[in-house]
Order: sequence, then C-alpha cells, then structure tokens
Amino acid sequence: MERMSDKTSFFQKIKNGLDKTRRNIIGNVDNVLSAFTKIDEELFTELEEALIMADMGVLTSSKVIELVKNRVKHERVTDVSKIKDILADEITSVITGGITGGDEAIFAPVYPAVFLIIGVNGVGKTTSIGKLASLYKQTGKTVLIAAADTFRAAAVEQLGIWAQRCGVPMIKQAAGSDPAAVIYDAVTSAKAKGTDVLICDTAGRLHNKKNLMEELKKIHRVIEREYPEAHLETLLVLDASTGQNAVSQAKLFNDAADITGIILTKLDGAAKGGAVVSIIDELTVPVRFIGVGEGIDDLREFDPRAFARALFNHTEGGQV
Ligand SMILES: Nc1nc2c(ncn2[C@@H]2O[C@H](COP(=O)(O)OP(=O)(O)OP(=O)(O)O)[C@@H](O)[C@H]2O)c(=O)[nH]1
Ligand SMILES: [Mg+2]
Repeated sequence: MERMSDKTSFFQKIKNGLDKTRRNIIGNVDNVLSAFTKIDEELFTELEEALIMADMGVLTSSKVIELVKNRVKHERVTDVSKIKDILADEITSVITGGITGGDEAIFAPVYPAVFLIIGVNGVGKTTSIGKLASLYKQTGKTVLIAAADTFRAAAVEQLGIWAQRCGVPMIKQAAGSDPAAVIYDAVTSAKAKGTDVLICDTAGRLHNKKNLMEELKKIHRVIEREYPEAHLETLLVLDASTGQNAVSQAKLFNDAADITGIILTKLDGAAKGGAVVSIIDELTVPVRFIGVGEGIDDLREFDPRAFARALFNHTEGGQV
C-alpha cells in the first residue's frame, strides 16, 4: 500500500533522528577503543561503562558485553579494531532478539480491536492516537476515537482536532466526567457501527499516582466486561528522549495495567536513544510503534531489523 519512497523517507527520518544517539554510543565506544592496543578485561569494563553512559542501562550493557566477550573468545579475536563491528552485531541481536518483525501487515492481531493508550503526561499519547487513527484509516479500517482524558478540558479539544484531521468520529463527554463512562459510550458506539479499531485516550496525570492507576484499572474492567469479543491492546507510550526514566515508567505502569505493547515516541533527536535497546531487552512486551516527529505520518510500526540498521547508519531502506 505504501510507496517505496515513503518507506525510504521514514527510514531516513529514523536515521536522522538517531544521529545524536549514534554519536553518543559510537563516540563513547571509540574513545574507549582508541585507548587500548590489546583486548583485556579492562577494555571490556570500560566498554560496559561507555554503554551505560549512552543510557543503555546496567543490565542490558552487561548482557551486551558478555555477548561480545563470548564472540571474542570463540572467534579468537585479538585485534581491537574488530571490536566495534562485533559490538554493533551484538547490540543488533539484542534489538532483534525474540521479535520476528518484518511483517508487512499492519499491527492488529484481530478485529475488532480496542487500543487503550496509557502513559505519563506529555509523552505523546494524544499525538500518537491521531497518527494511529490516520494509519489505520489509510489501510481501509474504520476507526473510532474515545476522549477519555477528561481531566483537562484542553485534552478533549486537542484530540478533537486530530479526529477532524483524520476524518474519524470521536466520542466525548463534558470535561470532568467519568472516563469509564466515556469508554462505555465509545464501546457501545463501536459495537453498533461495527468499527474495526477503537482507540482510547487516557489522562497522564491525576491528583495523584494512585488515582491514575485506579482509573486505568476501572477503564480496563469496563472494556473487558462490555466488549469481551474485541481484541484489547493496552499500549504504553514512552518518550524515548527520557532515557532510563522510560524504563522505570514501564515498570510502574505494568503493575496497574496489563501492558501488551509499547509506543516509543520522540525518537527524532533523542540523545538518550540508547535506552531503546534496554527497553527492548528489559521489558517483556514488544515495541509496536515508533514516533519520529509531530506530523500525522510520523508514526510507523516498529521493525527491529530496520531500526538496528538505522542505528548503525547502514544505508538500505526498509520499514521501521
Ligand atoms: N518531536 C516529537 N514530538 C512529539 C512526538 N510525539 C509527540 N510529540 C509532541 O509531544 C508533545 C506532547 O504530546 P501529547 O500527545 O500532547 O502528549 P500526551 O501524552 O497526550 O500528554 P498529556 O495529555 O498531557 O498527558 C506535543 O508537543 C507533541 O507534538 C514525536 O514523535 N516527536
Ligand atoms: Mg493527551
């Protein structure tokens, strides 16, 4: 459905977006490698620190270095200059590990589907919903949006603008009303119309964290009770530019909601993009979509192989 040039330009956006991250990772690694003439334990210790400095997280950095060490031992590598390629290889294997990827079909395991979009304030939930609505509409699916962030009046308005821009309907109620009631209305409407994808916005901030988590649980229960035949995806939005904070947020939200996937936003210009590697490695749920800008077309399905190619500045095109 997409033209090759669209894919290539999106790939280019990812590559450009990962520029700072790449310089951060490769720069740190180059600094270490240039200080060594032979491969020893100290080199590996410093390499591990370089990855941690690039926000790759302690667990993931240590895992990557173990993989590199094994390769070096197995292949009897003695040349320091070979380490960089091996490192890129092993980071790639962590990024692509366990995820098949490369599937051209747009993500939605079963229709009708409900996407519940959650995450802390400002990460890009509402914007991602606009982009998702457009993406599904372009593939011929019917989409309905639910404005269940009733905490701020402006939130409903902002989502309304996206709905209009995509030409999809939106269910809303007055600001301050019960978000679960909005969801109930939206489910009723989706069932009546036979909508393929219902996408629900939620608040990122309430009076306190406990309230927020309780509200998400309530919304979850309403969808499960009222629409058991729909495939429910709870997608957590994480801002890639916040580095390891994003990993902590995921752990926090996972306690309250059964997260089934991640939407990673703001990969354009994220200096702390090394965290993406640890998000993929440490979280048990897959990254489903990535955002690389504020425009309506700046969200795509995540393709781990293409992402790894973009990270290491390889030139081939491909869907990311
Ligand atoms: N550069 C860039 N900006 C983005 C991306 N996604 C979202 N944004 C911007 O991030 C800001 C916050 O986005 P929202 O979609 O309002 O975030 P939210 O999670 O809905 O925020 P709350 O409703 O306050 O919880 C906006 O200025 C968006 O344009 C992205 O992929 N790249
Ligand atoms: Mg919002």
